[in-house]
Amino acid sequence: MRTGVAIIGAGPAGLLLSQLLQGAGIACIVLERRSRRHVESRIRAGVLEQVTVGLMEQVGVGARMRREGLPHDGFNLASDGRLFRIDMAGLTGGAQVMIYGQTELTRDLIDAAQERGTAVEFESQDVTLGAVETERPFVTYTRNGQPLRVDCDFIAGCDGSHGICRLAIPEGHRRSFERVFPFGWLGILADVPPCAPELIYSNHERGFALASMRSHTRSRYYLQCAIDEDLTAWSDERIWAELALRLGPEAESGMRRGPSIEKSITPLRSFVSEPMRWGRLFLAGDAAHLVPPTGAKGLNLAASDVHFLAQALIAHYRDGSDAALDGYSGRALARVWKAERFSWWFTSLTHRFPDMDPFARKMQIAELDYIRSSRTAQTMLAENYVGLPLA
Ligand code: FAS
Ligand code: PHB
Repeated sequence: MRTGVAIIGAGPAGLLLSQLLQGAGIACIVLERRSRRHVESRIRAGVLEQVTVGLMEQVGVGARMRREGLPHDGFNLASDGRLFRIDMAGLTGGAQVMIYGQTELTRDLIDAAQERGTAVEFESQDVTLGAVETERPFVTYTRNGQPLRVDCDFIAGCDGSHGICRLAIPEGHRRSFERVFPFGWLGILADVPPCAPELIYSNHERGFALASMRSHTRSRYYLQCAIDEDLTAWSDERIWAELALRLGPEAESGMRRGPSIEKSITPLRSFVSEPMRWGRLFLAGDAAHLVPPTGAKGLNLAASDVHFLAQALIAHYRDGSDAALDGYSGRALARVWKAERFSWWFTSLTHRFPDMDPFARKMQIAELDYIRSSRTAQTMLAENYVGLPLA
């Protein structure tokens, strides 16, 4: 088979790219290792920047998001149980974020792809890239035991942090930058109303906690935990009791408890691999970079990467210009590093580090007090949280 762009991975990056290209009349195929059911069942992101909301609408897949998503104008910070609100919209000239689950976004994109006849091949195994340094790259894979091959002009590596595409860039030509945080997040999902109308990020002596949501009847909570925490040691009762302690009395007064429908532990890691292009292979999303989820940037960076990549591919096919393709890696990384900085900073501000000395703790308290009292500091936080403009 021959196509224009072979996209590896049907996460948000791969699916959104497929619809941006399809909309521009560029042929593509998406090869996904897992089943549709598995991809649609993953519980991940929950906060969409305006950039991501705009891209979903640009590809004509925004209707359910608009109907069921929750636009938020602000969020709360808590320091040892004392809450203060960050008025995002007021500080940024009206910018909001949209509370809409990655699970829902992924389902909407897969439904659209199916309706529009985009080839999304689930359960594609043994994906291997070939001749990426030439003008005639190809991909081989197996489906139902059958060996298959796609010849293409370009390969988009959207296969996440455990994928194969990043490793196709020769080691000597790849640079990695990493920070592994000495803790993880224990997350639960429960069909109970959220404890507050907006998100709460809490820095507490017992550790960080986050109160988030998926809808007015489904809540998502996270607790800072040890990197090797034993999930079986955390009953629902223990989790609710710990959340009540760390989120503080105001949040607790609104907290409705119930059985968890999902419970998992996520490590916190900052990671960037440069460059994001090698020959005819272009990386996007978690395939090239990871952020700790504190800043809610992972999915949104995947979206901005594919925005830049789609623009560059369209310029190649429409105008015969490769300038944007040649500038893709630099342009995407410029936005990635700003989000890496913000996610690292916000994680450092809101979490308790095992080796934290009294001076470091005093610095945290002083920074939280500065943010509470300074409109300038709140504006910096708000403009990064809603998402920096696409430069
Ligand atoms: P993905 O990992 O989503 O998708 C990659 C796809 O490639 C997968 O479907 C995989 O099966 C497939 N694949 C892998 N190897 C393959 C191969 N060899 N062949 C074929 N297919 C292959 N981000 C936010 O912005 N906001 C949040 O609130 C947020 N919360 C998060 C909470 C948690 C618990 C976690 C884990 C992440 C969170 N993130 C958040 C980050 C997350 O959303 C990722 O950034 C996002 O899924 C990245 O999307 P993709 O780059 O498409 O990668
Ligand atoms: C979530 O709802 O899953 C979520 C929200 C905000 C974050 C991280 C995760 O910063």
